[in-house]
Amino acid sequence: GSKEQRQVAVIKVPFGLGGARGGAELGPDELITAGLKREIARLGLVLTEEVRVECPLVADAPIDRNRAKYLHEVRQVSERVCAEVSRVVAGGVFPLVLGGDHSVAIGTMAGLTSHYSNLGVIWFDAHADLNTEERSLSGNMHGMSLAAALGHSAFNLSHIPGVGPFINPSNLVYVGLRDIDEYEKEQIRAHGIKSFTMHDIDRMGIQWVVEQAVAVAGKGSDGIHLSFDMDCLDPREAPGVGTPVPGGLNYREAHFALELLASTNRITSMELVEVNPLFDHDRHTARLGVELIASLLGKRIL
Ligand code: HAR
Ligand code: MN
Ligand code: MN
Ligand code: MN
Repeated sequence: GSKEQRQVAVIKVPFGLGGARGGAELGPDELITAGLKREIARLGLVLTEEVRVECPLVADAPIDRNRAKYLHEVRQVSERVCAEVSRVVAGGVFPLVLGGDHSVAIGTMAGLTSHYSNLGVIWFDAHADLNTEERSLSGNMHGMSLAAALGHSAFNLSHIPGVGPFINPSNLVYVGLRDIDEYEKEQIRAHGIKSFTMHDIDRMGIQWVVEQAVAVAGKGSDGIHLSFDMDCLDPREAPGVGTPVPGGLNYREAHFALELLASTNRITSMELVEVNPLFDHDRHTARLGVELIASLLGKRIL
C-alpha cells in the first residue's frame, strides 16, 4: 500500500570484464561516493541492505579471444547476481543493481525471472546487446546480455541455477538505440522487437516513446525491469562510459523519461550500468547516474 515505506536494496556488482575496456568495475563505488544513499534517504525510502557481489578482477583462465571473452567469469558473476536479486525480490524489496558493465544484466534478469513468470524489460541503450558468441564482432559479453536473456546464445539464462523462463521478445523494448550491428538488426526484425531509436525520439518526443515502451513491456507482464545503460545518454552529458556514441539522450529527456516511468508505478526493478570513472571528469557521469536513479525512485522537482 502507499502508506508503507518503500524498501530498496542496493546490489553492487563491480565487474568490468564483460566490457570493451576496463573501468566499469569501479562504477558501484563511484555511484555510492556520488551520494546515492543520501538520495535514497531523502526520498524517504528504506535502504534494507547494501550487498557487494564478489567479482573477479582478472581472468582465472586464458581469454578466449575468438568468441565470448571472460565467459567463465561472466557465468560466475551471473550466478551470484541471480542469487542476490532473487533473494531481494522474494523479500518484497525493490532491487537496485549497480554495474559494472552491461553483462551484469544477465544475472539480474535471471534472478527476476525466478519470480516473475512474464517479465517485461525496458532497455535504455545506444546498443542492442543482442550479439551471440558466434556473431559478435568484438567478443565482449556486455554486447550479448539480451541474447542470453532471450536464449539465443550458447551461454544463456537456462544455464543459471534458480532461473525462470527466457524473456519474451514481445515484452522487450529498446529506447535510445543508435549503434546496432548488422546481425542485431536482423534479429530485431526477425523477432519483431519493439525499438525506439534516437530517430523515433527526435520525431515523436520522449514522452510518447516512454508511454509506448511501458505499453509494450507491460502487456501481460507481471513485472517490468528497467535496464539503464548510461551510454544511452549523449557523451556530452555522460562522458564516463566505455563505449560512447554521439547523438544520445540529453539531460532533460533522460530525467523526464525516468520521471514518467516512476509515475506509472509499474517498474519493479532497476539496474544502472556502464559508469566508467576512468573516462569521466569531476565524477560528472556518476552524479548524473545518481540523479537519474532518484528520478526513477520518485524524486520530483516540486
Ligand atoms: N555491438 C558492439 C559489440 O557487440 C558494441 C556493444 C557495446 N556495448 C555496450 N553495451 N556498452 O551496450 O561489441
Ligand atoms: Mn548495453
Ligand atoms: Mn551501450
Ligand atoms: Mn563535467
